[in-house]
Amino acid sequence: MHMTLIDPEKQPAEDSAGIARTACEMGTDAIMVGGSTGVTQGNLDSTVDRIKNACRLPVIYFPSGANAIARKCDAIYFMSMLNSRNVRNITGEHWRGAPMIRKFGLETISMGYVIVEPGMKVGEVGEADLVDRSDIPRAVGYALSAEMFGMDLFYLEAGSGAPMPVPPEMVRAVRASVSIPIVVGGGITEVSHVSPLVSAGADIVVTGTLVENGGFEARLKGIVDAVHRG
Ligand code: 1GP
Repeated sequence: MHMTLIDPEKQPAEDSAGIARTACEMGTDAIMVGGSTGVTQGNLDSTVDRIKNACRLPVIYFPSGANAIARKCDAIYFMSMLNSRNVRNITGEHWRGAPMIRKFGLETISMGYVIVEPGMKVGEVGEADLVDRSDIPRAVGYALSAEMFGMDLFYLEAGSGAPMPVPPEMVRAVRASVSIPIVVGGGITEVSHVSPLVSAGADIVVTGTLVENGGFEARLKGIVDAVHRG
């Protein structure tokens, strides 16, 4: 699957809706909404509202904390940054947010989230103890931990805007070790990035930065088609 990440802080809600509509036309499978900084209940709610009116794809909230919960999304990633140095990102925002999530009746998708170098903004604000690009055993250990914790998904994140995606050989080793679906994101901007990641075993490919400037249609279509070809 291909998912398009839309950051509510990066553009007005109406523009986010336009991006979602176009991404839907280009064949993306779901919309993720979230960002590392600047997400407020206000910009989140208006963005999700507009996106839901603009396209029929599932919209999943990709949270950065309990300060804002997108109650109108179809689901929320209940995600733990397994390699954060700050317990707030592992379980702290969670005990704060869980009662609200339950009250809203939101579907949760549990996810182990691991930041691989360079990590970019999310690595910084998440106080991640970054996984070296060459430290495959550590990535595998986190993936096994996620599976043993009973998590639904495992996400290898290079950071939004990373100069290159996570190494395909890391994805391959994780694939060989766990059976839960693997999500990869961060730095995927070219069709040529996709096939090595998908053939290594990535189940879900996320792109975000790509759609932040106009004129992304052809490139996004190329990436979505490459994901679907496998
Ligand atoms: C960030 O993995 C996503 O969480 C998307 O990264 O913005 O680099 O596509 P990009």
